[in-house]
Amino acid sequence: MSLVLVTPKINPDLDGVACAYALVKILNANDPGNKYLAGIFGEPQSEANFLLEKFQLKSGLVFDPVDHFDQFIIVDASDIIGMPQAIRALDVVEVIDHRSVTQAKELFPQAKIQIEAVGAAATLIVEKAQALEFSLDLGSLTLLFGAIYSNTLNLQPSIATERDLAALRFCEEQSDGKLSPQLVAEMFNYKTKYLDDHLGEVMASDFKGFTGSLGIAQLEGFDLDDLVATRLVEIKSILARLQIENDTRRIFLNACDLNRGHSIFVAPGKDTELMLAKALNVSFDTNGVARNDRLILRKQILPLLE
Ligand SMILES: [Mn+2]
Repeated sequence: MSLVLVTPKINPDLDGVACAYALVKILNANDPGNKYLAGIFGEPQSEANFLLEKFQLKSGLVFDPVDHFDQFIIVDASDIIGMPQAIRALDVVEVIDHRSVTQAKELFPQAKIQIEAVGAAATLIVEKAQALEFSLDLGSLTLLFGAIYSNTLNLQPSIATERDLAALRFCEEQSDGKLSPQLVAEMFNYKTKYLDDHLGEVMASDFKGFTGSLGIAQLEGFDLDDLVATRLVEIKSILARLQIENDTRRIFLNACDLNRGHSIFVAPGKDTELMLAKALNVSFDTNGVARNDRLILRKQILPLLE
């Protein structure tokens, strides 16, 4: 009997939380010889907190566990950076992720590695349950359903694949109509309210900087045109602070509007404006704000800037 920790990265998003929660249910039912625990380290992000609280699902998770684990399964992640210290790379037996760039084979030489290009790792867990003909509980279905919407930014066509859509339909059917787009709207409204109340913190937590060159902050929520218009001065001062703290020559914000499906850019500094205008074919107004007619992610912008 081995004690196996199933865990996403520290401060996980809903995709990571959903994968750990549901995979443990599947494995404990299908592999009674071992014991699997879903461990969450740090603070789950706002959408995960929303569903965990609303449906009282926290009892399916263990927070910051200190047990001695024999083995580890990593979900919605395939790097050792950002993972809890408890994990020993040589004792990782499985990696389930959907990132295209990964060194998982070298980092976790003992692990069975499943990395597939879908919009949410949750889709891979749904497919695992389907393959085993295992009936997921309503809590798992709810988290996986929310995770697919969340990780594809409300099913953006450039992110969500056919497999993600099929997994969503499966969750809806299995829930006997208890899961609906209404729940998704509530979840994204909660996320937007959270970001409105914690703007500086959210911008800092989803920031990627390359020392000496470029920093990109990203926000995701409903009706971000309104937020950018009403809080532009504050957004610019947060960007200025992040720029100093992270020592980047240029910085901009990519605000992803989830209901209208477009991106809004805030770029302080003429040279940053020019760079973005050229790379993305957008035009900036006198406030240093531009709009893209479709939603674009930071990881999709980066190659265009090179
Ligand atoms: Mn994910």
